[in-house]
Amino acid sequence: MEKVFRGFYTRGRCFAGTAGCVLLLLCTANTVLVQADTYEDWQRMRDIPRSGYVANRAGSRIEIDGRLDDAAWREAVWSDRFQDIEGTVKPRPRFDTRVKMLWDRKYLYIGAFLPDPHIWGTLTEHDSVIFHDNDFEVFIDPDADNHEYYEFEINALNTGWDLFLDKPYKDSGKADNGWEIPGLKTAIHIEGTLNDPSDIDQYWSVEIAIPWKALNRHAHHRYPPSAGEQWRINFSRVQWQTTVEDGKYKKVPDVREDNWVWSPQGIIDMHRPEKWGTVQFSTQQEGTVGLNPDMTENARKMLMEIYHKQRANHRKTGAWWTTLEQLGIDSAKAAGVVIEQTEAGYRAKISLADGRTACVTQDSRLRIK
Ligand SMILES: [Ca+2]
Ligand SMILES: [Ca+2]
Ligand SMILES: [Ca+2]
Ligand SMILES: [Ca+2]
Repeated sequence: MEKVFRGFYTRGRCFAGTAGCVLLLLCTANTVLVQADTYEDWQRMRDIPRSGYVANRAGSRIEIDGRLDDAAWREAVWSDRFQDIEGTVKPRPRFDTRVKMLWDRKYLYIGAFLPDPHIWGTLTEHDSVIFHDNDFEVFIDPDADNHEYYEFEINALNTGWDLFLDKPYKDSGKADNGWEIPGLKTAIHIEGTLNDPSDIDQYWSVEIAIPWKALNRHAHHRYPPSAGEQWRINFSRVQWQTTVEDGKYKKVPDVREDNWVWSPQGIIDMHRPEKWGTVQFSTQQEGTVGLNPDMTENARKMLMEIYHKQRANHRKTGAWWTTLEQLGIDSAKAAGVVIEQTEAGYRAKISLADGRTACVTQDSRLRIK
């Protein structure tokens, strides 16, 4: 039951409860998820720019000890500071968070810096629902098709939760907690004291090495990525508000968690891979190669517009539309769009200038062929 239940977690919406509430919560979660995925949600997401980062090749060995003081890290640039998951419509996060990324033949390296005056953690069991503690999270969709992506969460106790999603929860995706990252290396460094509220802490830093081999299958080619290759990645920091009672941290009741992210999603849901940032892999060891513009970006945006309009209509009428007129999309702005009915629903396609075709289906899978 526990396993099924976890499948209904969605970032930012925590349906945690006691075992006795599980059945009720399953219904609630389903309902909430369906209601949460509206065209209005998409309007909030659509025009928020996605973040970008060029990950250089590590110039020297990185020791995974939680400290980001290795020579290789010193040469890597910091990402932009994290924003609220909903973007600039919400206040700037209380604490600044940044990441760095590097890679070599065997690993993707991630270093995160999380200032926090009160560092705490409770979960020690692998594959626990880590965002019940303050945490740092990584989401990776190597081929940017919105499906088949990886998630990893870690708390200040260095307890990890690795899972695989076949597709987003809103498209009836199921989390596979059985997915593991063989050879994963993680460490936390705490500048301060853990679970001791009597002082003011400085920060915790997270150092992660993910073997390419573990990401290989859904990258759909052999590792490591080639120079200039771009993946969809996002990072999230969950931060709960706490008080101190009897010398222990306690979450402030009825206050939901903050979600601070690298690439803002526009809504409180990390499971919208179309809004994750772009990470471009460079074979340079120093300096910054520019981020190449994604020539598929406009086509992707149009296809997701169609997907969300189709979804809203399908929810209302049970039917899929087949023309731009029905969708209320100006054909002058959607030149070259073709919508075909399929057994499962529909397929919307756009021909790209380079001869490839971008295509989305009713389950939000978006592929470039
Ligand atoms: Ca280190
Ligand atoms: Ca994928
Ligand atoms: Ca796992
Ligand atoms: Ca402390």
